[in-house]
Amino acid sequence: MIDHMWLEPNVVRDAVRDEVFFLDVSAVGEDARSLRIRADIAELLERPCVTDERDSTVRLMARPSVLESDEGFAIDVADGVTEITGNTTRALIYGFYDWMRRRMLGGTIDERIVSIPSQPIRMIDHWDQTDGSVERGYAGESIFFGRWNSNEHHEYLEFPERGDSDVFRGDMARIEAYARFLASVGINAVSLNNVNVRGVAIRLITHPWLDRVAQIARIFSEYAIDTYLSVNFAAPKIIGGLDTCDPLDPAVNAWWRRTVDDIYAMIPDFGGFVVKADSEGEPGPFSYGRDHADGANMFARALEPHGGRVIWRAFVYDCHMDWRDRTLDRARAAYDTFRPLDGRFEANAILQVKFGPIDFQPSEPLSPLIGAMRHTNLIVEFQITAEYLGHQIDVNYMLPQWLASLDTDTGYDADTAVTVPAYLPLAAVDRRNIGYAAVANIGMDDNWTGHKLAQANLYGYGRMCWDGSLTADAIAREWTSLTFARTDDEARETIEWMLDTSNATYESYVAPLGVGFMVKRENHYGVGVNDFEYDRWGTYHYSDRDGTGVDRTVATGTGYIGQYAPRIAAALEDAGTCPDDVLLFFHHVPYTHVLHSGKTVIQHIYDTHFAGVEAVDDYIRRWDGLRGRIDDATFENVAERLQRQRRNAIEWRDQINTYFHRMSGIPDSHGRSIHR
Ligand code: GCV
Repeated sequence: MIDHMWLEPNVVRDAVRDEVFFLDVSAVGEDARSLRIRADIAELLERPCVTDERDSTVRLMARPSVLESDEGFAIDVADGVTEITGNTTRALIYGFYDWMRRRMLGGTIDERIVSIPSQPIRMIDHWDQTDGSVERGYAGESIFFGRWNSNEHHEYLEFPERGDSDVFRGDMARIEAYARFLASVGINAVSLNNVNVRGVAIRLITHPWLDRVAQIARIFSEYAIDTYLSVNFAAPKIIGGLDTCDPLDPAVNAWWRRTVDDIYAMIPDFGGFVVKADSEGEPGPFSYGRDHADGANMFARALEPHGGRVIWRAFVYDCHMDWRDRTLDRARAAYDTFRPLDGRFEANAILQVKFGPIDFQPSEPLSPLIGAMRHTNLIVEFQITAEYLGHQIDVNYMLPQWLASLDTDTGYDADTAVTVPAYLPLAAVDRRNIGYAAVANIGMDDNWTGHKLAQANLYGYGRMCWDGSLTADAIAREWTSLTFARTDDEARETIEWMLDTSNATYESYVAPLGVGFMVKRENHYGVGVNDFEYDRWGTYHYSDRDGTGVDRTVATGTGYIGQYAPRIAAALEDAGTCPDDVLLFFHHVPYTHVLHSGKTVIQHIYDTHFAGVEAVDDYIRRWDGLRGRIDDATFENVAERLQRQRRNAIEWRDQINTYFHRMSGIPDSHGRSIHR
C-alpha cells in the first residue's frame, strides 16, 4: 500500500469531521484549481461542497485584490464560521491545506491569520531520467518515467519495444498524490527531468513526447504548480538539424523560439527551462567562445513573450583538475565564472546557486556568490536527496543545516549582517524571480522516500520556502505530529529527538570539520578517505603527518577566502577566528591546533567519531521501544535502516580514526581502541 505521508486520510477526516465546505470563485471564475479543491474536498474528506453558503462552516472565497500577494491567503474565524480568502484560486489551494494542517495539529484560530510565502519561487527539481532511473535517487525509480508498475531498474536503453516515444510511466494517480503533497506544503514549481539531459530526454520539448509532458503538467497545474523541463544546450544540433548551437546565431535563436512557442501551445502555464551548461560534460556556450550570460539570455528571450523563465545553474567547474597543481581550487569556480556577469542577465533569467561553494557536503560554508551578485535574480539550491548525507539509509534531517546556511551573513552590506532571505530581493532584477530550489528525494518506493523519516526533509523544505520564520525543531514537530498522529506523545518525542539530532550525528562520523569528500567515489556513500585525493574532481583534504585541511587563505593558499566580502573574509582568513565546523575547509592546520571548543583537532576527530556510533546505538535502543506503538511498516523500515546506519558509522569511525592516528601518531587521550 502506498504511504499517505503527512495527509493520512483518516487523520485528515477526523480533524475536520464536523465541517461543511462552500467554495465561491464567482469573482475570478471556475478553473482547474477550483475544480481540484472541490474534488479534494469530495475525495479526501468524503463530502461534497454545499451550494448554499448558509449551510457551510468553512467558506473558501477567491476575491481579487484582498491581499497584496496572489499566493497568500487569510483565515478568519467568526461565529463558528471559517473564511479562507485569497486573490486567486492558487491562494485557495494553499489556504485550504494550511487550514487543514492547523486543524490536524489541533490548534485553534482565535485571530486573523494572513500568510504570504517567504519565497516567490519554491521549486523541486527532479533528476529523473527517461530510462526510469533517478540520478542520485535513493527511493526507487522515477514516478514520471519507466515501466508501468515496476520499481526495479534494469540497465535498459529506454524502451525500444514500445517505440521510444513511450518512456512515460503513466501512473497518473501517483503523480496526482505527489502534486497534492507538494501543494499542501506550498511548492509552486517542479522540474521533471534530470539536468544532465541525455537520450530521449533531449526530445521531451518536442512532439510526441511533449503531449505526455503536457498531461503531467496539467495535474501539477491543478495544484498551482508550474512545470519546467531541463534542456540540453546542444539540442539545436542533436535534434534540430542545425550545425551550431551558438547562442548568438540567429538560426539557433529562431529554433529555440519555435520550440518554446510549441511548448506554450500545449502547456499555457509552462514554467520554463532549467539549464546545466558547461558542467560535468554537458554542452554550453563556452564551446562557441560565448559566456553564460549569452547562453542564458538566448533562452530568456525565447521564453519572455510567454511569461516563462530560464533557470541557469551556476554549478560550473572544471572536473578534469590536476591534483598536483595546488593553485587550482574547485570552490572558486562559480564565483570566478559568474561574478563578472553580474547585471548582464535578462529579467526572466535566474541564476541557481548551490548553497555551498562545492557540492552539498555535510558541512560547507555559504557560497561567496550569494552576497556578491548585486543585479541578478538568484535561486538558492538545496539537495533533499541525500547524495552525500547518507542515501536515505542513515537518518539525516537536513533542516538544521539548510536553515543555518540561510541564516549566514552574505556580506552584502559593509556594516550590517544581511542573511540570505534578506539578500535575495536586494540583488534581484525582478523580485518575483528569486527563491529556493531543491533536488527531490522521492521515487516509486511505497513510502516515497526509501527511509520513512526522510519524508521530513521534503515536508520541511516546503515549509522552509513558505515560512522563513520557522525553526528546524518546529518543522520536525509539525511533521511528526501530522505523520504519527495516532501514537502517544512519548513516541512522538522520540521521533522528533532523532530528527533533531540526526544531522549533527551524521556529520560527527563522516569527514571532519568541513573538509568533505572522504566518501567512496563510485556512489558517494560510505567512507573512502582517499578516494578523491588524487583525482580529477578537485576535492582534496591534503592530510599529511603534520596536519590536515585545505589552505584557502589569501595569504598562503588558493585565495578563495578573498571572494568573500572583506568583513567575512577577515574572520575566515585567521584560523583562530574561523568557525570550527568549517575550519578544515579553509585551513590546513596541525593536528594539535586547538579549536574554540578547547579540544585539539585530532582529539575532536576521535571524540566525534566515537560519539557518532554511540548516538546511532541510542537511536536503535529508543527506536526499539516504539515497536507496536507505530505502524509496523514504518517500524520495520526504520529499524532495518538503523542497523545499516550503524554498520556505516562503525566503518567511518574506524577508518577515519585509524587514518588520522597513523598520519599524526597522536594517541587518543581517553585511551580508546583505535585500530593500527
Ligand atoms: C545531476 C553532483 C552530482 C551529480 C549531479 C551534479 C549537479 O556532481 O554528483 O550527480 O548531476 O552534482 O548538481 O549537476
